[in-house]
Amino acid sequence: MSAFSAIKILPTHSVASHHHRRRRLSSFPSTCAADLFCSPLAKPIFSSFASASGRSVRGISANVVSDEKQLGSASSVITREEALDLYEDMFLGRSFEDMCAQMYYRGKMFGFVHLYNGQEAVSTGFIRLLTARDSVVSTYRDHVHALSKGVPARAVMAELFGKATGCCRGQGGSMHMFSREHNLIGGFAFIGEGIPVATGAAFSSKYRREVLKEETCNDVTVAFFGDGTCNNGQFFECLNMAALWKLPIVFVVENNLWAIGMSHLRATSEPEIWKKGPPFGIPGVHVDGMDVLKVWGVAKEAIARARRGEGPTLVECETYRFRGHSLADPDELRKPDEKAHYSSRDPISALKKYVITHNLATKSELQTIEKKINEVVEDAVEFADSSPPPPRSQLLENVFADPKGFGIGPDGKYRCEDPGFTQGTAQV
Ligand SMILES: Cc1ncc(C[n+]2csc(CCOP(=O)(O)OP(=O)(O)O)c2C)c(N)n1
Ligand SMILES: [Mg+2]
Repeated sequence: MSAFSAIKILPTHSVASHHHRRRRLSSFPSTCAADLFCSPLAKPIFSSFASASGRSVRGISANVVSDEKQLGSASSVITREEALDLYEDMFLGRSFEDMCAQMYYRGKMFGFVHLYNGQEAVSTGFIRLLTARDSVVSTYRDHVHALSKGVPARAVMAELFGKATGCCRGQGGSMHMFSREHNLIGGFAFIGEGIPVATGAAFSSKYRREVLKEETCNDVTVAFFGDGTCNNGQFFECLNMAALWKLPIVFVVENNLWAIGMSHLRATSEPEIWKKGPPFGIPGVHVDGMDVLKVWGVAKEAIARARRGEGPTLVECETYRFRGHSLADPDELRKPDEKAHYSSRDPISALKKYVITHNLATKSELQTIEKKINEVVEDAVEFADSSPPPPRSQLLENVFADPKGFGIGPDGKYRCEDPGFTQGTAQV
């Protein structure tokens, strides 16, 4: 076990007692998936980069809970099939996003496009453990969450191209991926907007089970959001409600240290986000978000806990985005040494190394997966490009605003009542 355990767990209500702070949450530590990619570089980064903002992080080493003796060897915690599924899913996320960048710069996509490169271990580590019935709520950085949840690459790419074959029939675009079939509840452009929606989804699952007596309903919701979102009031309101009603939800913070160009350490009075769970009676867990097996280990227990009816968990994944905030961001604010530190911890390369050194698969087997995935992504682009645009008649569908707001035409009637309005031939 490396000296740098990146998993810290703060027991519920432990803020009240220093003694309790040091006690492990019995249900978590042994499931945290071993000393998987621990190297000196696996050290939690706050300490490394605190100086960048001129601030230090209080108590970074406090409440570190790990039990090295109980951590099994990695091969005992993951099978070949599971490891290959994680690899394939992470590789799909990366390959898809790299293709998005190319297509965006070729003018195939419109509006803001936020890529997920570098953060794949978080999406994959959580979502691959979910059932089709479980729900995922994402942010504007949502393509990879959609893919991990099983939305076909074709439907995600076509949505990005604004085509009728997209998962929202071309009406959502990059920031609003949605699929009822896959229980992907969005894609939200406003930060924090998805957290109450996720809390509502978790409430509905509990209501169906306990009030409507649907005994087979034990669905879990996983809500993803960023560090910059945790200073938003909706986050705290939902922690309260989720704890109060013991909702089957996991709050997953993707702490990539930045909110556009604002450093997390500069913006946040208590930067260790995982510590914000216990004051609400929610276990808080911190995990190395560049290590998919660690994320997967923590996710397993947090999801199982929700499914058992024991309530929410707050998980902070320490991660990093390898590109700018969006494809419109030249990414000049973040320091080169910080970027180099994280690119050396690429979660996909780390899993590849792990799989090979633990004889779970050969290099050529992994290359076969990579080739297959690259073909899936190429096919998605061809499909999106050759798909038709949405018909004009779709223009006013799913629009909450009163179409009468479009005004009165020269004939004195509402423009939206002119049959030409949705055919593009009205005089507007
Ligand atoms: C309610 C609201 N306020 C402000 C914004 C503008 N905004 C877009 S992204 C962003 C930063 C969010 O950072 P974080 O939550 O860390 O997510 P990340 O982009 O790092 O994944 C902000 C403030 C917004 N989208 N919504
Ligand atoms: Mg962030």
